[in-house]
Amino acid sequence: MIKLYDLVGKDNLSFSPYCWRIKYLLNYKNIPYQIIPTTFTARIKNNFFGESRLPTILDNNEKISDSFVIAKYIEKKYFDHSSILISSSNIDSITFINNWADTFLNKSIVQRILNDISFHLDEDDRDYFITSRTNRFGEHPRDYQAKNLLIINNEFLQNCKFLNIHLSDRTFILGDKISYADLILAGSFLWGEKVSTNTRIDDMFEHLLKWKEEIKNIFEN
Ligand SMILES: N[C@@H](CCC(=O)N[C@@H](CS)C(=O)NCC(=O)O)C(=O)O
Repeated sequence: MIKLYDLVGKDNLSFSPYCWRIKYLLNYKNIPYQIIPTTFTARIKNNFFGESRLPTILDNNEKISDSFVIAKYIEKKYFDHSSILISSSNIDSITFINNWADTFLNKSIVQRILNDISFHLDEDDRDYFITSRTNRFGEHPRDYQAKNLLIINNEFLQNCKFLNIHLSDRTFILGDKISYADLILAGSFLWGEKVSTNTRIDDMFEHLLKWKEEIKNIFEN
């Protein structure tokens, strides 16, 4: 069975956007898997990971990391006509969405939740997180988040606006069929929701909210 190393915080809270993309994908395809909850510091201490981040999967001794690489591997290895999420006809669009989400959407989310993440981590992980993110963002997560929350027309709002326009005449990101592009974005929004209230989608973005409801129904039924 596939082993999925999933980033967790306190009380096994699973919040990583990249790990959620893979859990959504495996669930959609009804592929059984075992979750191995992994904290930030457990990943660093375990030589198995090396440079690999989370999610990492182990499938018959094959170790694979990076969510998009994992998604393409699973689509190919566990191909099933009834649950295609990545195909030769949509791979370029999905690659574009993956790059857009990682560059713009996730940045606009992290601006609003960076410090909130730290409250969901055990002590060791919190120390590691605060230090590593202070280095990465050039200031303490508390200051970084507080500064960004003051911006009225912030990047998160602009990204919601963009997605709302895009979804005004289609059900899913790439048209009338669900694809891995939807799982990428759903993973990002879930990341925010798991740790904070600062990435709630405003009621004015009705098409985006309708899309989110559609995704929720697919995965909760
Ligand atoms: N491009 C990678 C990004 C993976 C990534 O950055 N994962 C984070 C967790 S959300 C991680 O493992 N961070 C480890 C750390 O910060 O030490 C993907 O799509 O999987």
